[in-house]
Order: sequence, then C-alpha cells, then structure tokens
Amino acid sequence: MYFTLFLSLHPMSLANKAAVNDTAKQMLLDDYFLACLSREASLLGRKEVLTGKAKFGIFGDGKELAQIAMAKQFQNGDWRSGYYRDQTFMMAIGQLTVQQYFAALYAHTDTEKEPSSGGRQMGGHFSTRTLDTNGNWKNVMEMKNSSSDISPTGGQMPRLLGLAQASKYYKANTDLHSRTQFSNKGNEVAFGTIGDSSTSEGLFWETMNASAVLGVPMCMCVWDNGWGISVPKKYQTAKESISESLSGMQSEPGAGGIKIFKAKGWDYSELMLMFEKAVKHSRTHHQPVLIHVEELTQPQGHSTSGSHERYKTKELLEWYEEFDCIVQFGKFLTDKNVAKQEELDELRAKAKVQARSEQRTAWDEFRAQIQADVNAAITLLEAAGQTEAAASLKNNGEAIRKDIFEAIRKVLRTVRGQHSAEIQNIKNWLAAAQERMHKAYSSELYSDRNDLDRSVSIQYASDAEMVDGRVVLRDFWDAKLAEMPEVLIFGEDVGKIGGVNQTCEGLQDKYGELRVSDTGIREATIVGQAIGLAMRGLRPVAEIQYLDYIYYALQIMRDDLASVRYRSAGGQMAPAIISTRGHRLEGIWHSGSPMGAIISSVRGMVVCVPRNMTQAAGMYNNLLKGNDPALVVECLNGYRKKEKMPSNLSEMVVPIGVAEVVKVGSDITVVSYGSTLHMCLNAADELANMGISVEVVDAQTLLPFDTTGVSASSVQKTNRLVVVDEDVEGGASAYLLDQIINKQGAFNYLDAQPITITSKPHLPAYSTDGDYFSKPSVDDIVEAIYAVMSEGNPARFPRI
Ligand SMILES: Cc1ncc(C[n+]2csc(CCOP(=O)(O)OP(=O)(O)O)c2C)c(N)n1
Repeated sequence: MYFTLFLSLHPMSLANKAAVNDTAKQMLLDDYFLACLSREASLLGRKEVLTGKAKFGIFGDGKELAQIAMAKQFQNGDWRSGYYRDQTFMMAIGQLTVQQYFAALYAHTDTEKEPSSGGRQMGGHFSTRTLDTNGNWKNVMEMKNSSSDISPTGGQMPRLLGLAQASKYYKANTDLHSRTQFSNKGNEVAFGTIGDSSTSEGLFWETMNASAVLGVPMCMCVWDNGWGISVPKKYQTAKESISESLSGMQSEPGAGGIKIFKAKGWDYSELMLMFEKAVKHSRTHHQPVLIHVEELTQPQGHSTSGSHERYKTKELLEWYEEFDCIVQFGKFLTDKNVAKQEELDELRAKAKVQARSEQRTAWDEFRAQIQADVNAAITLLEAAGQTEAAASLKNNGEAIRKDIFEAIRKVLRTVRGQHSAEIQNIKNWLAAAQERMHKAYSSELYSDRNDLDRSVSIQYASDAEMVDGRVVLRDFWDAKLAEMPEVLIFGEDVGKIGGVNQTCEGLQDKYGELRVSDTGIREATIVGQAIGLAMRGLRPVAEIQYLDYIYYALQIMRDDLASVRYRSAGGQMAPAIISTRGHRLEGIWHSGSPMGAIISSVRGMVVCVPRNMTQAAGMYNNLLKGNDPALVVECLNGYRKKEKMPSNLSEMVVPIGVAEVVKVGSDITVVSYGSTLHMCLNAADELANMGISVEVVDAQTLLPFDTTGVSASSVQKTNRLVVVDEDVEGGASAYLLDQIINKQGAFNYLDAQPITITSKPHLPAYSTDGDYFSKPSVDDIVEAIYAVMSEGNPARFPRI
C-alpha cells in the first residue's frame, strides 16, 4: 500500500508514467545499496577499532533508512546540525564517502582526505567545508551544508535554532535578497538530529520552545532507539515518548507552535512520505516540526566501549534482528516485486566489497603519509649513527608520529653538546616536522588577524559633545544597522526598551523587530542563535544581559562557538559577537567577574574588556570586520559616565590585542582592564601625592592579550609590576601575570615581587559596603602599591 502510494506521489510518476517503474526501481535499489554500504562501513569500523587501528568508534547502524529519507528532502543551501549517528545521511547527500569515513576513524590530518575535521574530531563528527582554502566563504547555496558536530549530547541544539532563524531573517530582510551566496530568500530548512535520550537535556527543550516562539523552518529529527547507552527511555523521557511530551507545543502555523510527525524507523515508505510532508510543511510555513522516528535498532550497541548484551534483553536483541531496517526494507522490496532476494544479496555483497576496498584505500593513504616521515627519520638516524633508534622505528610496523618524535627527541637529548652535520640534519627535520604538526593539530584557533593594519584612530570634532557612554554605543549601533543589513541585535529587553542600559534606545522603532529584537530568558540559545546566524553569513550581536548570567551560555560558547574554526580545521567559521556587561553593580549575582573562568573556557574567541563605550564601539567595529567570534564585556558603571562623542563613530577601529599606556609613570607598572582600570587611575592620582609615579596600562583585550608587549616594556622601565582586577585570586589576574612575567619575559626586569590585587574568594556581597569589603577598592590598590614601594625603600616610604 505504501509503495503504491509512494510511487503515485513521487514527482517522477506524474512526469512519465511509462518510465516510472524503472526509474523508481533504480532509486529504491540505490537506496538499498546505500543502506548496505553504510551498514558494512559500520560493521567494518567496529572491527578496525577492536583490532587497534582506530581509537574509538560510534556508528550509525540501524538508522540508515530514516537518514536516507531525510536526505531526499535536503536541498542545496539547507543545513544540518546533528550528531554522531548520521553517516548514512552524509553519504546520501553526497558529502561523505566511505573512504572519508574511515579517514576520520583513523584521524587522518589531511583535510583533503578527512574534510570534516582533519582528524581533530573522533569519527562520526560530521561537517562540510563552507570556507575555501583562503578562509573565504564558498557559495553555500551550491552545497548541502552540515555544521560541524560536537560530542556533548544536545550541544547541537542551540546552533540549530540560529541556522533556522537565518532563513527567517533572509526571507524578511529584502536588503539581503541579492546575497544569493547564502540564501534564496530564506527558502532553506535547518535539519536537526538527536538521539532520544539526549532530548532529556535542557538545551533540547530550550531550543524547541524558542523555535516555536520564533517560528523558524527547523526540522528536528529524533532518532529513537529507546536507550541512552544503558539507560532506557523510562528514566529519560516523560511519558516515554518525546512526541507525547512535546504535544503541548503543537499548533497551527503562525500560532507559535510546532507540528509533530511520527514514523517507524524500519518502514521505508512511511519514512519517505512522512519526511516529504514534514519538510515541505516547515519549508513552506516556516514552522518548526518535530520528526519522531521510533522503533529504531542499534545492531552493534552504543559504541566500541562495551557490549550492549550486558543490559539489553535477549528478546530485544532478537527484535533488533527482525526489525533491522535493512531486513525490513529488503522484505518490502521483495514483497512489492521490486527485486528478488538474489538481487538484494548481490547488492549487499557488492556493498561489502566496496566498503572493504574504500577502507583499505583510506588506511593505505593514512599510513603512506606517516610512513614517509618514518622513512625520513630512519634515514637521518642511520646517517647519524643512531642505529638502535632507527631499528626500533623500522621494527615498529605501524609507527605513528609520536613514535618518531619520541625516538628523535630522545636521541637529541643523548647527543646533547655534540655537533655534526648529521645531527644538525636531524634537528632541521624535527623543526620542519614540528611546524607541520603544529599546522595539523594547533592551527585555525583564530583567523589570520591583522589588527594593527585594521586600526583607525578615534577622531573628535573641535566642539565634540560630552554624552553619556551609552549614547556613544547607541549611535554606533544606529550607524552599523544602517550600513550593514547583515547585522542584527537581540537579547533580553533589547528590543522594545532598547536594552536595560539603553544602548539600543529607539533602534527597534527605527529598524524594526526583525533587526533589533527581544528574546526569551534563555542565554544558551541566545548564543546558539548567534552561532547559527553567523555560520550562514550574517553578523549577529547577541546580548547576554549581565556577565553573571553568561554561565548559562558558557558551555555552548566553549563547546561550540569558540571551537568552530578549530574543530573543522578551518572549514567553518561563526563570527558572532556576544555582548554583555559586568562588574560593579551591587548584588551577588550582578557584580561578579569570572573572567578567569571565561578566558580559560573560550580560547578561539576574542575577549574584549573595554574601559569605556568609545573603546567598546571601536572594538565592535573591528570585530565586525574580522572573522573571529568574540565576547565583549562592557563596564556596567560606564553607561552614565560622560564621554566625548567621536566624529568617526562608524569608521574608527580599536585594534584587538593591543594594550595601551593610559597614564605614564616611572616607579611602578599597574596593568588592569575594564572597571578596575578607573580605580587604578584614581589610585595613581593619590599615589602621585605620596611621591609615587604609577604607569597604568589598560590591557583592553584578554584574548588575545597584549600582543605587542606593552606591559613588559613598561616593566622594563619601572621594574615593578602590579596586576589589578576584580576576579578571584588565581583567576584572570594570574593569567595576566603569567603572560607578562613569563611570556613577555618581564621577569628579567623585576626589582620587586610582582603582585596581584583581586577580589575576595566569595561572590561579591550586596550593597555598597558589600562591594567595598568584597572587591578591591581604591584604598586597597593605593596601599598595596605603596607597600611594594615601601618594601624597596622603607626610608623613603615608611610603613603605613
Ligand atoms: C553532555 C554529555 N553527557 C554525556 C555524554 C556521554 N554520552 C555519549 S552518547 C550518550 C547517550 C546518548 O543517547 P541518545 O541520545 O539516545 O543517542 P544514541 O547514542 O542512542 O543514538 C551519552 C550519555 C555526552 N557525550 N555528553
């Protein structure tokens, strides 16, 4: 019945009735073959891991048919944000070969061979390359796109929201209709995939709710096999069904809800019809849909880290065999007389041969690159008379780079102090190989930044007005929104009232709700929106209302945003700006400064801590020209401080990673940033009266930090160093101290112990007194700096 229905609904059947059977038959057999090929890859993959050729395997066996059905609806320009089971889908959209699949399993570092991550991620983490080899956008409308997967379960959800929202934005913003490289007027759908157990994560619920509120073309597919490793559905999902649980969100298009579809994972025609209907609905109405695929099997269990026989019953495993989707698909094809069993057996055998052949090629190519290094190392070691080390490499049939490096470095330690051309050759080879390994494993954390070239100084008219800091930012965003249709700003209270500090005052009235908007209280998906939007060529500015609430989004900033470029080995980027404000309000949850936790978590992002709103605007300008994601922490107490209005708001660019001497002095260097910088300046004034000349350096950005060594140069002059911030001891101040003393080499210049001035180890207590006794005060800074001077010269600076 389904087959007839499927054929009659298929567009080809309408076009050419006579040819339909042959064409449809071929498509069905192609689908069968692909399912078999993918399955054979899974079976072989497990063997490769268990025989030690790869570290870990997690495979898509059991999910083949549902993914083939999803792929049929996936058009050029569409996006996927999914998880590790989706190999069949990736193969079906033509973005993954079995050879590439194995190259990833072996962790081949060549992106030509392993385009998802250049061997940086474990197998099963898929990604397409949306950037060319120069780091520029490709035409993503000519491709089928998959955003780069991450391992934390549910972590793909927030980004999915942004990928879907981009379609809504491209559709409604007619200024962008000419940008055909990124969108066809918003006709693209974002497809999500997730395992049923991972729907227990808060990120799933936050995303589903937000997608319904926003009304975006998002197709959320849940691959339901009833288990999360060993934990069954009854411990995971209310009513043991995600579609039942979510049924309260169902509604008609435009009514702020989702539409729910269900199908069985072993039923080819049901899957085909359901996917066609669901995706068409989402694409046409821009309504999110939930596609709940039930009754999926997991023939080989969760992963290579253990066997599922430990926790699944014999009956269930028998059911897996009977309802294996390939078995059921085969039955369907023979029942409907599409193919004979022998024909199907032949296809399965052919798939097995092809999988094996591609796996061998992947392995041979993976080994060939390493073997070239092994051979080079053996030759050099032998030439230097290091026969033992050479022999050990020779005898190791499957030496990896670690073995080569270990052997060579050990030899170089042994021959230390000896000089010969042969030893020098080894050293030269090692240096070149180290550079290659750096490129393979440590490149693409940031784009190639060119901040110094990008700098444009801030200018003022002779009669420049003094305005509240927030007005500088408001006028800046006004200019940017007018200039750049790809910029959109959103966050809690950002739209109607223009932000809690009025930095977007009046901008929604001027630019509309599409571009300046309020969001729900859901920090993780606010950041997720920014990630997805930025991956699709837009320039989102996502606001997190206060720095203290960034913890809700810190996981997604760390696991997703900060690592996009790195984990795709330069194949993708998401230059999103996360804007927040912090420090110095009063209240335990409104004045924290967890900068150390943040900068430790988000390497791969730029972190700016502007001392005032003019500097902030110059930094935003820089970030909007660049390709890196960033966090900007505006000073909460700076919005009402008066600043001179620049005359080149829209052009001025503050360089990133360049510290600035904001007060020249000769006795002691104080490095600080953000709110405490002003306290340091006040302290410096008082210390000047006490006979101490303080040089104050504004770090301006923490990631990257002071790339031109302004801090160490200052210490070279003053020979004393104090770092001040309001993070806890051992937090960001310890990072700054390490950078200045060790990385910039200021330890060479010190005459006194360098110190940090930080907050107390608890959250900052409420009220002005709470602040005074929790955080560094001007008194603390004056006295600490004085104590350093007194230590060196007690006669001149007697103890207080
Ligand atoms: C945040 C997080 N917690 C735990 C894990 C470990 N883990 C990996 S897969 C998995 C089970 C996921 O089950 P499900 O979502 O149903 O997907 P399935 O593997 O069954 O397809 C767990 C607990 C993880 N990767 N991330």
